[in-house]
Amino acid sequence: MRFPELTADEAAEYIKNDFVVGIGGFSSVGTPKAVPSALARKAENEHNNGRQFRVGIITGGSTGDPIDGALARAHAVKFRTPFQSHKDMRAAINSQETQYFDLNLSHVAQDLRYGFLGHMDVCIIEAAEITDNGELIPTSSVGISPTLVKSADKIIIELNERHPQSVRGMHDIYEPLTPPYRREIPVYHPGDRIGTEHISIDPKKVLGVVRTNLQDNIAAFTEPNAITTKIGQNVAEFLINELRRGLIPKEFLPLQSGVGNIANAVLGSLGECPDIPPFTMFTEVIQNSVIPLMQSGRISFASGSSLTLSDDMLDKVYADFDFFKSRLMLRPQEITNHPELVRRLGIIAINTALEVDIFGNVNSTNVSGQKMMNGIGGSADFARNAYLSIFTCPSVAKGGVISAIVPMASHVDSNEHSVRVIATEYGVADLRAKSPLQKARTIIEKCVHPDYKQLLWDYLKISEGKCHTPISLSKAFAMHLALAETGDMRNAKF
Ligand code: 0RQ
Repeated sequence: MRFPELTADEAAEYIKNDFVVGIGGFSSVGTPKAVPSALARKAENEHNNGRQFRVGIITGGSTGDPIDGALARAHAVKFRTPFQSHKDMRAAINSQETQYFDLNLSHVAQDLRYGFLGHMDVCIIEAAEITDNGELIPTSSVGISPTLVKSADKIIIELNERHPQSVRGMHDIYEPLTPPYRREIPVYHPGDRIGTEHISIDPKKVLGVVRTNLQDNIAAFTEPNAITTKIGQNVAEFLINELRRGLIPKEFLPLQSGVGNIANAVLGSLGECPDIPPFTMFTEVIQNSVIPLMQSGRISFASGSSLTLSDDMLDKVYADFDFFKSRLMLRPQEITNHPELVRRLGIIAINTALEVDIFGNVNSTNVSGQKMMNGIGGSADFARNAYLSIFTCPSVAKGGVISAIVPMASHVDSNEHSVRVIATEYGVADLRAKSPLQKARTIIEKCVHPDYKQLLWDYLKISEGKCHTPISLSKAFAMHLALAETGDMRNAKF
């Protein structure tokens, strides 16, 4: 190999206070792990010696404990963008120790190319292979890595032997041109290949290669519970009915599904349903539930930006890689989430809300409008452009003291113009072709927990018949206030 071999600590030595660091990979997999951990140790050492040490971190999406966890605990992150989902990073953000700005995931790479995110000093990328002429084969994700290696002054590569070199060929790397030269993206089917198998890097930028053998340590997902299973069944029944009514074509349409247990349960229910033909996925994150459905023939192809699988599930995929390689494709997140493709392919998008208001506005990010949870992720990229945009959530949170359905969302990520369907364990509200009042009545009737139904009917009565969107300016946040003041939204009075 022509590149110098470094230890993780030697590589971290290159990174200085105030650097902006790009981290490759996506959704906590295929991310570098050894160098970020060494960087956290370096930061602690610098702090112990009375020196300032903080860096800006730009990633594709969420990362695991060696990045967001270790760096947050080392108080080493000056700013952070975009999606993160680690409790320690969340705490640093909500205490304002770390300045966080949220971005739609389809925007991150182009914001870098446009120069909106400023200068990037170095990026760290995990690779399954690196050739002397600069062909880098990513591992189990792509994210914004193709753009990071172009934007950053220098590149550090973690060569991870846990991934076989046969992953070459699973990726499809394509970067759109910048306006005014941008052309159409020629994907007409989820499996269309439009780019290269590798990421091209400038060998002169490579500082060195760190060899590792580290797993991503994605936790095995918990089994669906009664509520997530019911939500999954409700969504599946709704889609089957749409198919029967001819509102979804008989071939079915590619699915996007968000991360987490509800997404797993929805896929499980769709997979079990014989009325739905084998389907494809054009999604951001390919998670555990996809793999058995692929083995049983229910999912025929999946395009995504990451294989966000537990370590044992990834082992299963690699053990039968001839089968899976022809059915999986990993792309940059700006392609998986691209509005043009989401609209063209007619994606059915299923994402999760923290709270929804009775008019269909969705909050996916800010608890009580104030505390950042994870970030918007790709949810709005898909929701805004989908054939059918569905948001799911359990009807209540925290043992029932919070209703997920409220008079007015305390923060809005996907607004009523993008959101077509809401599903909870109680039922499905179809919001298409409905006025705000009709939407409110449908959501309260179909989706709200019994403990909150009368409360929301009472709220609706305040302005019903008086205006187009029947909100009460003085009472819109009464349930949030009751939660803040008494610990229970049920104490609100209308
Ligand atoms: O907290 O675990 O402490 O009890 O929020 O809620 O119901 O377990 O759902 O894990 O799927 O997360 C929207 C955050 C949902 C996620 C969000 C509490 C609840 C629990 C988690 P506890 P659940 P999930 C494309 C899709 C944005 C990005 C996206 C997300 C915790 O899905 O980040 O869609 N989405 N990406 O108790 C206070 C409320 C609450 C609440 C739930 N109203 N108020 N707390 N909780 N509702 C893929 C990617 O972008 C990668």
